[in-house]
Amino acid sequence: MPPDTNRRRFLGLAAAMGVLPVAGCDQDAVNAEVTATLDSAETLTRAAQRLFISRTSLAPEFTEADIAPSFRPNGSVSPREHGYKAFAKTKFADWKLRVEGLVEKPLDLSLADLRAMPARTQITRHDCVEGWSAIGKWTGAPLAPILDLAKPANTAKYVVFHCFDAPDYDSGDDDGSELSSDLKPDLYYESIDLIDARHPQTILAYELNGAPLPVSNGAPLRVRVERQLGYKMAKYIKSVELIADYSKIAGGNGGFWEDRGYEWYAGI
Ligand SMILES: Nc1nc2c(c(=O)[nH]1)N[C@H]1C(S)=C(S)[C@@H](COP(=O)(O)O)O[C@H]1N2
Ligand SMILES: [Mo]
Repeated sequence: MPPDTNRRRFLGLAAAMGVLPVAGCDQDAVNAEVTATLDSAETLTRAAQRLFISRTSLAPEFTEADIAPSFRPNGSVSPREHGYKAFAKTKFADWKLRVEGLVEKPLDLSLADLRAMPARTQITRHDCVEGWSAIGKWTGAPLAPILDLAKPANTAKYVVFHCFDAPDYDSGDDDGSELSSDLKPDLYYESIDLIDARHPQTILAYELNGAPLPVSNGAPLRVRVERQLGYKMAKYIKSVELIADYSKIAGGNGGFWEDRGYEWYAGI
């Protein structure tokens, strides 16, 4: 690059921003430089906008007639860990969702608190990497207003869902039955970024097909992240943690299946 090119580019930008008089410069060269700079800025903006639009666009929603007669449960179907069974016995009356981490106001929300918040119902298709799909009707509390209540710090980049269960993934029909088994049984967890966390279809679901979420599908609360594959949709949520990076959680890849080789961003 000729030595004066950077200076010219700076002058061009500065002139475009109206902070420098252009008198004394080679007017045509400055104009060309300004045009080129603005063009490339626009190209960048457009690319960023396209990316943003595709990250925020809605997943298809279906009608009541499309709902599968029974929604196949997969992975863990009956957690035994951390007093889950005791919570289940009282229909989760004593369970509370903890919202913590990089937040100004940690929260403890009961099922009644969550049901009292604005609700969203959506009929969507769930796609599992194992090659099956099912359409179900989910009702729950959108995650965005819950985050607003907790007030995430500026440093928060991801939302982690910590679950009750340690999937018995080596047994028979569970996900990844042929994957390596030398990892110790970890608790299920998943993470999404704040764009997905604030997506309008990202809800903490407490109902499936108009009835309380069955234990096999993740009672009392499971997340729906409709633009991604099934393994992102953590069931049996114990807590939600706001974090800056996930490299220090479990295997460091942002999720139970990610630690076993799956993609962190499982877009459909
Ligand atoms: N806590 C927890 N969440 C989980 C799993 C699991 O084993 N434990 N399995 C995942 C996978 S691979 C899929 S396909 C869906 C299955 O949801 P379902 O049981 O409602 O069909 O939950 C996901 N979330
Ligand atoms: Mo799955």
